[in-house]
Amino acid sequence: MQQITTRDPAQFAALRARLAGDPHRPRYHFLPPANWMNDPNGTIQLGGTYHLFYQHFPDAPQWGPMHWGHATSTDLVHWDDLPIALAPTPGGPDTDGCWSGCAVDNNGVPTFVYSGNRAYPQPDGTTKRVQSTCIATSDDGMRTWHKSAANPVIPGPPEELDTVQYRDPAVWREGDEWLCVTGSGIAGVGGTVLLNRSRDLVRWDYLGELFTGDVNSRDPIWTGPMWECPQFFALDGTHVLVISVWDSGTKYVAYYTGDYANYRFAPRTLARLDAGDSFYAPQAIADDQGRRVMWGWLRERRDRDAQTAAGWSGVMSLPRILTVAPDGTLRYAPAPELETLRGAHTHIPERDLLTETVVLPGIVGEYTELRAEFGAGEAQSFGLLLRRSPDGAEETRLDYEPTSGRLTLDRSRSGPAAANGSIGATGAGSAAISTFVGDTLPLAAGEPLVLRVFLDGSVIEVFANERLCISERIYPSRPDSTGVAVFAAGGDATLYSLDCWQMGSIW
Ligand code: DQQ
Repeated sequence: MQQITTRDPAQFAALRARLAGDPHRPRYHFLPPANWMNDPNGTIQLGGTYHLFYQHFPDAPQWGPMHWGHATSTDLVHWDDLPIALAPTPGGPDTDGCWSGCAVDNNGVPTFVYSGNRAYPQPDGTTKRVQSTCIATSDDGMRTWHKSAANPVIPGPPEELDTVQYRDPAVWREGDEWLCVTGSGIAGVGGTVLLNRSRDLVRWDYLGELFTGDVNSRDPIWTGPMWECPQFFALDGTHVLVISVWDSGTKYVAYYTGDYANYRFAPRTLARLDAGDSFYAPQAIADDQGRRVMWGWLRERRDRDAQTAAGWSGVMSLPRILTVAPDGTLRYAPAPELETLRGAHTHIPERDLLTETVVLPGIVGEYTELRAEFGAGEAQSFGLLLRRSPDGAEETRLDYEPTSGRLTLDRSRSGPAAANGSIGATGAGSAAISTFVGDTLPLAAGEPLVLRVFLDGSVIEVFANERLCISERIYPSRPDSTGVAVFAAGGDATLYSLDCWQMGSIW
């Protein structure tokens, strides 16, 4: 595809129209008019309007010197594109990229707090990165932004700490002070979030480690050597720390819930936040309904050449509403506003499944929401076959095993094997390809399995009993890979009901 740029807002509509025919391009998940997107940034609701900024490279569908793209929504569903909000300043602390950060309302002055990135090539061919914290303000309703002459306002991590990286400030208000957590890692110890305090967002004091993980522990999961994009907030009577676990070849999101006092966090639970390998670097904001709304980057799982050929890369997850259950684990629900996109509806009533696969006639699963309820019988496994070709050669299998309680998404036959490649979060290297992803979802006696599945071009997002999310990317190659089937293997199960809605476009 001929190189295109997203620097000219006058071209946004034409760029969207030009790419709209691509069957892998989502229609109701947010993504830029063209080119590269990764992390959500600066998510905020001001004056009733949701603002979504995002890591963006405007000159190619590849990671590059990062800018902040910008879109707004008044209904959390439909988005308007705005001009690029932040761009690197040659010679400044963000010369090589305006990396991830947040937006806050500082007594009526919208302010970005973000990571400046400067890269110094070394004689041995490596790159030394200087990562600092910068701020920018807007006085025209968040359209244009002015970087502070005081940048960097935090030049880096404290010298006494042997840190591996340092980035992605997240700021909140506590009394009359601002507090900021920044993602980092302490060499040989583990991922950490470093805490700073300020009264004016310009002068900051270091308050120590809010919390540090253990790189040598896998109990209950490994949290790696470095954390990106931390999020820390109070929710439902507890505190939640969300981390993006970063290591070469590893990128996933985990969360802790626990107690916060005296600038220190003491976790009581730790779990994966999404069992897929695509969801990464999420941000979660409190909106004016008092809800905690989260978006994450759904990174591509195909190789760089395929992304270049497509002319775009990276999708935002649906907005999901977080709550905390009494046991301290998170619950996830797609924002109810998304139901306004529902169009043609099909209902399949209860039926028994006797060691069989039943293709559901008339159900097209391509830009579609599905809600299916199953009851376990004697089956070894049961579930859904999605994006299925009539001969079954292409399909994505969502499979529940009652004995192990494991829900697995199998993307080994979702499309050609060559389309299953993936790319690292910062564009360098490539992450391991996992064709099977999932986690355990124990069901109480008599509790049905409730699957809400959102299919949207190359996106599949699964919400299972609001307790387990699996977000992935799939690249079916056949135009007829749009079928939906239900199955039970090795015994019987019951499909209590299945509802299917064709989803409208958000553009
Ligand atoms: N992406 C940004 C970083 C962040 C990473 C760079 C996470 O600030 O740590 O594009 O995907």
